[in-house]
Parts: sequence; C-alpha cells; structure tokens
Amino acid sequence: MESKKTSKKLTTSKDEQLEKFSVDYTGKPLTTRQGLKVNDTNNSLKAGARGATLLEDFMLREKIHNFDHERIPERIVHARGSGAHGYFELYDSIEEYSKAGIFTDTSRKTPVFVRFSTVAGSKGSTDLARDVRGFAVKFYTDEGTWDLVGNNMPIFFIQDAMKFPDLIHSVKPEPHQEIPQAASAHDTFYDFVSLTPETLHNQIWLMSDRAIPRSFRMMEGFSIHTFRLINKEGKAHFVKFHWKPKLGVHSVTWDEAVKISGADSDFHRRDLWDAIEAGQYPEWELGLQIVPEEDEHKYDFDLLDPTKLIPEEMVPVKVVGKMVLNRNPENFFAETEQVAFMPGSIVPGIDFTNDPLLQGRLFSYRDTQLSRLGSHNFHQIPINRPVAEAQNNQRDGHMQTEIPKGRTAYFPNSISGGCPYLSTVAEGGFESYQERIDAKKIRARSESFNDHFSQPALFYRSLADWEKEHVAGAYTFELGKCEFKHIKERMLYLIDQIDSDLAKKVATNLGIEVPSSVDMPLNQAIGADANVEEQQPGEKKIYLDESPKLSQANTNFNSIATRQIAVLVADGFHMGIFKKVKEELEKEGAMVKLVAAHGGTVKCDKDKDHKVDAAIATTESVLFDAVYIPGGKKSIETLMAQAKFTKFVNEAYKHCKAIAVDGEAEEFLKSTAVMDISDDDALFVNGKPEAFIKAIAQHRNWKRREKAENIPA
Ligand code: HDE
Repeated sequence: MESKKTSKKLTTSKDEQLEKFSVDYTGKPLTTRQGLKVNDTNNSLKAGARGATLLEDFMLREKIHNFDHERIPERIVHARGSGAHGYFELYDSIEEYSKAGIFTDTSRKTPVFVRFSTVAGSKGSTDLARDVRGFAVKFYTDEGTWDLVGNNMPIFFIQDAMKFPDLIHSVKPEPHQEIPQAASAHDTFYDFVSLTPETLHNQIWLMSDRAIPRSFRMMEGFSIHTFRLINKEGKAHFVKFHWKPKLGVHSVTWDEAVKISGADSDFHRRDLWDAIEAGQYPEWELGLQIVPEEDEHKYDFDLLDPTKLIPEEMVPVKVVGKMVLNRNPENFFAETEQVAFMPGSIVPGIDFTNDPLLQGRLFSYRDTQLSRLGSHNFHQIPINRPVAEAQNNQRDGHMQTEIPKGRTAYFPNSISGGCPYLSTVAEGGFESYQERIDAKKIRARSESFNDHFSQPALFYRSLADWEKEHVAGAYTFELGKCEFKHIKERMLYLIDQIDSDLAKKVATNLGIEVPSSVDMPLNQAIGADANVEEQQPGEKKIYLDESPKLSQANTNFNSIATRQIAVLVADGFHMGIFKKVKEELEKEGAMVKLVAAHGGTVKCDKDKDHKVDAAIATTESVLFDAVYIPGGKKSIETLMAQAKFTKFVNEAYKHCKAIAVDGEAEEFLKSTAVMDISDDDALFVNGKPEAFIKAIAQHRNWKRREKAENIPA
C-alpha cells in the first residue's frame, strides 16, 4: 500500500488537494504496478544463468515497457521551465472594476502554481540564454481556474497569432543542422525580424538586460495583452496586468551569462528552489493599469496592439495584492512538466479583448496539451485540477480517471433532475462581455497598429548609459553571429530608425556601414495584395521624452536578501572580524558561503573547523553576487598561491560586484587586477559591514565599468 506524505507544510486548498494524490514509498516494499512484491529487480528471468531471456518475464517487460514510454514531447515553446507553489492575497477590494472573487474578497488566500521558463531552448538547455522569460501563473480560484500566462517583457514580437509559427521557426535551431540551441543569434531569426518591423520593440528588449535576469525572483511579469475587468453592473475597464518583484529587477552581464551557462546551467532553477527551501519566499505585487473603455482611442498607440506598452508614467500601476511562492514541487514531472496553462481559462469579472494575438492563443494552448499530455483529460492530472468543483457531461476518452455516476451524460435531462445544472449570472454563471461588433469580415491588420519605431525608441531613450552599452553589445554579438551581410544591413537600417547612434556603434563593431536604404519587400510581411504604402512602419512619434520605469536603474535597491556572498578562505583565516561581517550579512537575509582551497572543512585561526560550501575547483565567481576575504596570514598565502582565487576576484571586479577585504587580504587584493582601491564605491578594505551591505544592495557599481571592461578575466 502506498502511504500519504505529510512532511511539507500545506498552506492552501490546492496543497491539500495535491496531498491526496501524493505518495511516499518510505518503509514500503518494492512491488510491480499490480502490487506484487518483488524479490529481484536486478536480473531477468533466463533459461539458465547464461541462457536466453524468457518472454515469460512479466517483471522485465513491465519495467522496460514503462521506461520506453517515460518521455513526453516537450513544449513547442517554453520547454525549459521551473515551477513553484504559493498563494495570492488581495490588499483591498476593487469591486468597482471587477466582480471576480479574487479581486473582491480580501479574506481569501488563493492558491497559485507558477512556472517560469525560457522560450526558445529545449528542456535541457541553459537557464542563462538571452531570451524572453515566461511568467505563467495558475490561480486556483473558488470560481474556477484563472491562468495569467505572461512574459517578463511587456510587449510581444508580433501583432497577429497567424505569424507565431513563423516567428518561432525563425528563432528555433535552423532546420538543416539543428544549430544553435537556445539562441537567437543566427541568420534565420534576424532574416525574419528584419523583414518584420513590428518585431523591433520586443527585439530591443531582447537585447537589453531583461533577457538575462539575475534570478526568476528578480523579474517583472506582464500580461502583455490588454484584458477587460468587468464589474457587477457589467461595466468594463481595460486592464494590463503587472507583477512587481519585491527584490527589484536585476540582471547579470552577458559575460556572466556565458560563463554561468557552463558553470551551472541550472542557475535560475537552483536559485528559485534554494530560496524557497531556505524559507526566503519570493514575492511579487500584482499591479493593474486600468483604462476606462471611453479612453480606448485616447493614445498614440492601439491598446489592442501587443507590441505596445502603456508607459507607467501615462497610466500608473495600481498595486492590488501580492503573490508569495512558498513551496517547491514534490515531483518535477508530475507538477512542473505536466502543468497546462491556457489563457482561455478565465473567471467571471475578467474577460478578453480583440487583441489578435490573444485571440489566437485562446485556441493554441488547449490544442497543444493534446500532443504533450496525450489526452483531452489532462485537466484531471492533479496539478491541473481546479480547486473549484468541476462537473459536466464531457465524457470518456484516454485516461479518464474519474467515475461519473448516474445514467445521463447529456443536457437538458430530466432523469438526473437536470444535473449538472446551469447557473444564472447572479449565481456565478459566466457571461461574455457584450461587446458591440459591426464590421466586415476582412483578412487585414489595423492601420492603428502601424507605428513600429516610437516605442523601441522610447525604451532605448529611457535606459541608463550602462544599459544602452549593453544593448549595443548585444546587437553586436547577435548580428556578428549572422553570416548574411544583407541581413545585418537590413537590421542596421531598422535600428537606425530607432536610434542613429546605436546603429552607428553596432555598425562600427560589425565593420560595415549603416545603409541609407535597403530592399524591404514589405508585402511579404503584410500580404500579397496589401497596400504597402499605407502599411509603412510609421513615423516615429515622441509622446513621452522618457519613461524612467522602463530602466532597471530605477528599480528597488533596498535589499540583499538571498544574495550569494562568497567568502574566500583557506586554513588559518581570521575568524574575528569575519564573524561580525557574516552576522550582519545574514541578518539582512544574505547567503554567506565559504569558498575554500579544498572541500570538507577549513580551520580558522582559532583552530576551529568550518564547513566548506564549495571548493574553489568546483565553483566560479559568476555564481555569486559579492566577495568577502577575511585576513589571516596563512590563509592569504594559500589563496595567493592558487590562480583560481585571483581569477575569482578579477571576475567579480570585472562584473562590477562589491568586494570587501580585511587585514592581510589587502595584500591579496593588490596582487589582483583590481584597480584604484580608493576610488570605488563597492571596494572596501577594512571597511564597515554596513557600507558593504549597501553596495551589495546596489547590485552593481556601474561607475567602475570602464576600468573593469578591459580586465582579461
Ligand atoms: Fe505562448 N505558447 N503563444 N505566449 N506561452 C505556449 O503552450 C502561443 C505568447 C507563454 O509554463 C504553448 O502549453 C501562440 C505570448 C508562456 O507551460 C503554446 C502565441 C505570451 C508559455 C503557445 C503565443 C506567451 C507559453 C507551448 C501567439 C506572453 C509557457 C506549451 C498567438 C503573454 C507556459 C503550452 C508554461 C506556452 C502558443 C504568444 C506566453 C504552443 C500561438 C504573447 C509563459 O500553446
């Protein structure tokens, strides 16, 4: 018999539901799938010890049969992901906008399951690819499941679902050789992008630091699409959803991303898992940008166009609640892999708009689960079960695991008393928003979607200098990987429309000129009979000089919680000051890790053993946020004798991280490539822990970047 598992704290109704499906084999005998006890699972049944294996061996057949079918197709996009359980709480009712229980009942703790993902790479690809990140939240509400399936960037590449297969085919590995994996830096992607100017906005976000987050816990999330909120009176407001991370929005540099991919390609997955295991639960606030229906045409862009954001300076984000992730999955496959998100899952009080990208998604997600999960009964898989009661006359099919009672599976019926019965709107029955539609059936794009340059330009203008440099570096890397000159030139031509300086910088790095005109067969991107003149990518408008909220320079810098601090030590390290520094760092929630010359334990100057978290041979500086080196003559001599410690410090310096040293460690610091110890806000020699903490909270000292850039680490 399988026993129930009770080790984890169950905080939500979904946790309790999942617990009923959990099994724990501790203290149980091994059996076949039929419950037969097994006495040998190492040898097959043979005719003699060296003899042929017998067909009779049902145990061998069962074991191999199961193994043969273990894998399921990975997601066509967002294959690589990591999930966690948690809950959502509302601060104040917003019943004036929405009648949804989740937005009106402040006493609820709505269970959630969240899956973060990269888009292009396969299931086993690196977490640190330059890519958009998926941010999919399943709310198990009392009125049914609501899936808010968003990304960490507020806009998308294309305006119409019809183009999605083309976009994805262009970014996925090229079909002839299946190269490159989890990378957009190749010809087919830029061929498509450069022929499809609507992609430029998301494309420039992809070149920014947003595409290489420090952690899933330090990313924003966005619905991208405009949705509707509907109140009790049936009045609608447009809404865009935002997730704001409590820890702020932070990224790594491209040089780190490349190195982390080798040092720990599970970096984001591990980070999320470890933070939750340590009780440092990640939190986001849910914010809404609400626009009255009357204001639909008030803006210089179309609210239905998913390549446009509403600058927060124009419509502020109203924070309404918070989400906390407090439990890791018990089993990756059963939960994170089998979870099925569908933007079509909504609840009364929330509704769609005619955003043509959203409309296509409403079909795709249900459809794709069939090839991934194998049966339309995927909603019965424990992670996909609603917490709200679900009953209807949809029946049978592969892997039906429920036993519906009774004689009827149709509606209306009298034999079952009309059950399951219909609900009125007042009782919670879903009613679609009664949007007036009076239009011709036409395969076309709205002219109001035409402006492709204003918002990428606004984004670029709003970035800090160091962020702009990163964008130029990213374009250089990505276009530098393209083989076709005409593709690079077409890209430069388009970048030039966004910002001429940026285009010039990239062109210089690529060793080519920014062209003044290019061959741009726009009717390929629009339609054979389209009036290309009318469908030009549009004049650049300046409706806002800058949108400071778009820059990571203006995020939260108030916490070092969960930051990883490497302490470089060898036998004989000075315990005195280190003890105080460690206490101060841990008080602020940082994770202090001893990185030593060898594994096992290391002795301090008080001759006490301290557990080593990582031997220098097994770790890299890019996996940490800051470095501290305590004094101790013997310890420092050992560190200085091993080149990898020097490399560790050089890299931390190169990546503009905070470094603090005490006592004899000053000598070590001087022997590294670190420059101008006195003139750096994030370098401390015999300094105060408070100053070190403040510098770590700043994430990076970008003022150092010019000096640090040329360090050969
Ligand atoms: Fe998706 N997308 N998508 N997407 N998407 C999928 O659904 C699709 C789009 C997003 O962690 C697939 O279950 C189409 C926008 C996330 O399980 C698939 C279009 C946004 C995830 C699919 C889009 C997203 C997916 C693959 C254009 C941000 C991962 C497996 C019309 C708002 C969910 C699956 C998870 C996954 C289709 C565009 C976000 C094939 C057709 C825009 C976060 O159904």
